Amino acid sequence: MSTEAKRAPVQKRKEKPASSDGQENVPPTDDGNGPTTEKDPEMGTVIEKESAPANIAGTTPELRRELLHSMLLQRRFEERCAEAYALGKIGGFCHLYIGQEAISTGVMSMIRPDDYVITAYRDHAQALARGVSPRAIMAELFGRDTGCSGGKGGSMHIFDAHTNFLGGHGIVGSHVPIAAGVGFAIKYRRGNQVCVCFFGEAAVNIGAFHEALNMASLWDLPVIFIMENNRYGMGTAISRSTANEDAIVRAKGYRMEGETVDGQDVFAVRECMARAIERARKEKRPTLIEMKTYRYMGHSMSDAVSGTYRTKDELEENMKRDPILLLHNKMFEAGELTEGEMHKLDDEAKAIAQDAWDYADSSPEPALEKLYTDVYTDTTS
Ligand SMILES: Cc1ncc(C[n+]2csc(CCOP(=O)(O)OP(=O)(O)O)c2C)c(N)n1
Ligand SMILES: [Mg+2]
Repeated sequence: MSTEAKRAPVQKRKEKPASSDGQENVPPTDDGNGPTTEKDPEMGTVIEKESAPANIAGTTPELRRELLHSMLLQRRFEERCAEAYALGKIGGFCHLYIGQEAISTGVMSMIRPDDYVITAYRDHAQALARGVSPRAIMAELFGRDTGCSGGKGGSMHIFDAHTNFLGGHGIVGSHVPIAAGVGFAIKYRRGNQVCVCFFGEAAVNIGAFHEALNMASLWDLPVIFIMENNRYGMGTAISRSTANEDAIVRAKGYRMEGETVDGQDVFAVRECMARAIERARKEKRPTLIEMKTYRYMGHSMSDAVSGTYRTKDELEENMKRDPILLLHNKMFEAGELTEGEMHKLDDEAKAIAQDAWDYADSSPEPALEKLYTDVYTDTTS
């Protein structure tokens, strides 16, 4: 598919800024002027306290630029992943996140560095948004020794202890109980971190999902369960797999707060996260959030973009609500972003992706002996 026409940047990582180019146009939105923001030491990020229009609440122009940058980086990085896969530089499975970047960006922009993140196999962009090194991610995808999992995990197993990024899991729903376990550990240690757990809408039909939500509610665990509803589990539409398509009602089954949000709108994602984070930190209560989104690529690199289980028209209709485009348009209308600046941001993102590629491509493969390492962990202490 051509995502080339619509790409955008990614959120601010702690370590490395980027840049980029390219852009399109602007529909009408709010003015976005003058939000007053402040840093909440508890939350670690900028949160609401402003007079700006609701959908850009709690953000400064600087933060909006960081959000745009983050989304652009994810987009440009993953486009290079597709290219590398086609060239045979990436082996195994490879699931791209393109189209869903407002979720990763909005969520990561709200949590603290000491919070925890766990996810499924559509994980590269989420890791980037969390601040994992682009070089280490690309090297992992290329199966190189310098990859964040030593080149032995690949696309579905991006881990990074420095950012509390706990994977990258290939079995649908398998990591949801792990998130509950992390929540239990936080509580046991009397911490006030949260654990954010991403999964697709198909995972809500897996038994492990129900076990995990039950325990999280019963034990008052600070876990934020984020269902990314992109409407398909591989090639199966939610209407063909799920008895009650209104998946958020599952929250009620576990006496848990539930909320549905527009996952293409980074500000809506942030606002919803602010409520869930408050609930988790202060009340130690879990939340289930359904974020409505759409993936622009096939399920994985071996799946057609459209023409099989979804039509080209449907895809094109949904691409009109590209999260990068929506944010770009708001900033453009607010007069805080010129097309030239957008191009610059995009160039930066592309440069970071290129740097990651070069680094990965020139890195060595893991030594043969490493086949025997990381199999067991010494738990004696
Ligand atoms: C337990 C299990 N069953 C089946 C599969 C095969 N499988 C891989 S991805 C997937 C669809 C999951 O869809 P969803 O949870 O909506 O996530 P998305 O791919 O849309 O992000 C399936 C069925 C698997 N990995 N694990
Ligand atoms: Mg899905």
